[in-house]
Amino acid sequence: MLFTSAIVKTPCKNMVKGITTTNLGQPDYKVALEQHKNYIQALEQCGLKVIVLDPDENLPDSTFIEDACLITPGCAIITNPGADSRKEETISVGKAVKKLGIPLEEIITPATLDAGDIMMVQNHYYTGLSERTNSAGALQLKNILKKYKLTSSSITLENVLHLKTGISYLENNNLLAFGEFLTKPELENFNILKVGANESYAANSVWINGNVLVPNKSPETKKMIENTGYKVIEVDVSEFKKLDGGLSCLSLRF
Ligand code: CIR
Repeated sequence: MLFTSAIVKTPCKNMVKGITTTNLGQPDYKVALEQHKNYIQALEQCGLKVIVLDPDENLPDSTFIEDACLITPGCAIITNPGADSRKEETISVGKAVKKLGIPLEEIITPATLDAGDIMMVQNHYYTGLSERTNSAGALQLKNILKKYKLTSSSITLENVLHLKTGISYLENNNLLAFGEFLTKPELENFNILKVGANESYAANSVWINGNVLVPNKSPETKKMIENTGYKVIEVDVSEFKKLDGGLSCLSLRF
């Protein structure tokens, strides 16, 4: 399947107060804005029309728009983010998606779900059970997907924030993976492209229409992806990495 569009949300100044478990220091807002612009350009280079939502100072993590919504071929599912400070991020995303005329569904409390925990493989959606996504969230998602003839299954996470922190589907059965995901029985039928521990951040790369967006400074991963037959576009998102955000978190692609 090919993507035609993306939605991104400009980072707000308060992003420096975003949730983090890293010890990489505070993001530099100006640099982050510049990196975000370059990220948009990379999406455009892949042929996507990019919708840019305004920043929201009340929601420090809202630039990580991927967590607030899952757009499938049949509907858009507004999530219920697991972190309290992120719950309201769904409002502006919901409005933007509604404007596009896509049928809306939603995940409702006590279910929680961050869409960074969802990985699409054709008509099947893998759900990471994490500190943000609970089993009620996985079940609500499964029932919604069923209505649109889509399926899902769960994978329990051990060490990473979101499922897609550790794996990325690159189409053609190729799965980029590191750490705990190298040995999960649920993933054994994929052709696993192993990301080394020193480049683990690059396990969150993004396939878009035959291109793969890869974080810069990941030479081994870049080479491996190129050797598998993809065109690699390197993107510098160092300021978002400081908040545990990867490349995929910065956009909704559909
Ligand atoms: C958070 O902890 O929620 C944000 N600072 C980072 C979210 C990254 N999103 C993602 O991996 N899908």
